[in-house]
Amino acid sequence: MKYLWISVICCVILTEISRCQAANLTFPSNFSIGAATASYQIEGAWNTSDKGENVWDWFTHNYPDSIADGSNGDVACDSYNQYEVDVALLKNMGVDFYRFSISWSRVLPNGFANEVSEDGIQYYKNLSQLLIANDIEPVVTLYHWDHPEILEELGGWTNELMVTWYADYARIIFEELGPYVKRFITINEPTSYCLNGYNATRFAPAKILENMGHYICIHNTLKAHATAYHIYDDEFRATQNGEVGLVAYCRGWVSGDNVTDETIEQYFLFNCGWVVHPIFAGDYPEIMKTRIANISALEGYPFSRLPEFSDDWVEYINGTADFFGLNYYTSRLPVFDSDEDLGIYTIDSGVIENVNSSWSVGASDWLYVVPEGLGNLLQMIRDTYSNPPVWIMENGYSDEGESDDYDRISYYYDHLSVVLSAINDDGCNIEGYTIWSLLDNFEWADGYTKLFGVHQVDFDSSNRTRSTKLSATWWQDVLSTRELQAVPTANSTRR
Ligand code: PNW
Repeated sequence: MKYLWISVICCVILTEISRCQAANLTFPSNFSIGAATASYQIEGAWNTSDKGENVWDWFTHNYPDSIADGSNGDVACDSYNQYEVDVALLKNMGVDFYRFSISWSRVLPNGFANEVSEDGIQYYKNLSQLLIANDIEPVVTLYHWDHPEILEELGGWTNELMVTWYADYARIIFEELGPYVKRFITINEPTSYCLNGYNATRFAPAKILENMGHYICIHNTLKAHATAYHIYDDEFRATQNGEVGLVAYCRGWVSGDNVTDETIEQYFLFNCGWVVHPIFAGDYPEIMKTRIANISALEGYPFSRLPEFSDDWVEYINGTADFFGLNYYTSRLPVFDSDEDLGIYTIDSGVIENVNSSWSVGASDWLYVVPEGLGNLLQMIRDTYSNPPVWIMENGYSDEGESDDYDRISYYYDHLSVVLSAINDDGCNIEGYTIWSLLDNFEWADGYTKLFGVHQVDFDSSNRTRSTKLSATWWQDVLSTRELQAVPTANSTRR
């Protein structure tokens, strides 16, 4: 009898636990899930019709050695011609939205608003309309790193006039696509192109500028973003009623040796706060202003390498986001740079990124798989910026293109579990999640050697034939049930 009772109690407990887990595997009814791409990475058609040259055309054509396989985006996935196939793939997966970006030089061939390409704008209208006809919401990024080359020759993001050129471009996009598009992203990952393109030669425009090009680039980017946001507010919001935000690239962290609350905060503020603090809290983080001013003085500069916003700009930029756009891929162990104990200041942030040798890593050398770090980051965003609505606008895993992509599915499973627990257990206000990427595509400096797609693309076939990977089939199940599905094993695989 005693054993009977014990087993009854155990059963009740176990049922409760599994019910509890089951609840945590279900996405909230209003949660949106989509897939993303970017213009230069998929469109091809680099000189079709009147499209102008952009910085990535220029970079890959002139410096092919800078790209791992010497390749470029001239044809890429040929999505300029194959967009109907892409929409069919999205429909088949069952996504709620598709995040794509606009090629600035396809719409404004010479960079400025004095000439708009009819073919260019029509392409994006066709794509948006086809998505809507298929019940898929278009989510549009105005700038995913491919600005017109002529603007770069005029200084690009180091020239403050870029703010006006970008704003003119944004107005045209809001006007032309706003009737179809209700969620706009002004700019994708400012830190990626500012650090890799204006303080390193990994990305276009490949300029190293006195250890301050990246700060000037972010400074003008934030002004451009805010100006576009205000244009939407003043001229379009009343009639179009959409949302506008920026997408930041933020790394997460986990605890480990010498990782303290202080190193975490400093890491977060330099890595993520640099871009989001001015928008969600007003101005750059104090710690950035003081550290960079001090180090600049030690280096003998009569000014800080971090430019200052006037009070008017601080106010103008503050509050310019209807949602917090976040791209998350990986985490690190942030520790203080011990050189500073010797009085040597080589890193503005003062924080070094360590890794744990037990972490698995994707094909991209930076992509350590640390789902727990996403949970920590989401809580920090909740606490630092008054729990804003968060849209995860990219999350994904690279391999070498295998179609039975079990590791990619595990990556998605583990990160979605963290997202669900952030929503259910931590009260984080997360409204959307985006798969990077719909397709294998041109992975910037890695060319076609590191692939993130849930669909394979045959880059040797003239029409760039797409095929389904196991991960796309898994997503189809997740999306139709709105529940996280177990990771398949080689034996259980269905296609
Ligand atoms: C993002 N890092 O960039 C971009 O938005 C995509 O265009 C890109 O294809 C995707 O992530 C995968 O790389 C990143 O060095 C740039 O940690 C740099 C890093 C991560 C993501």
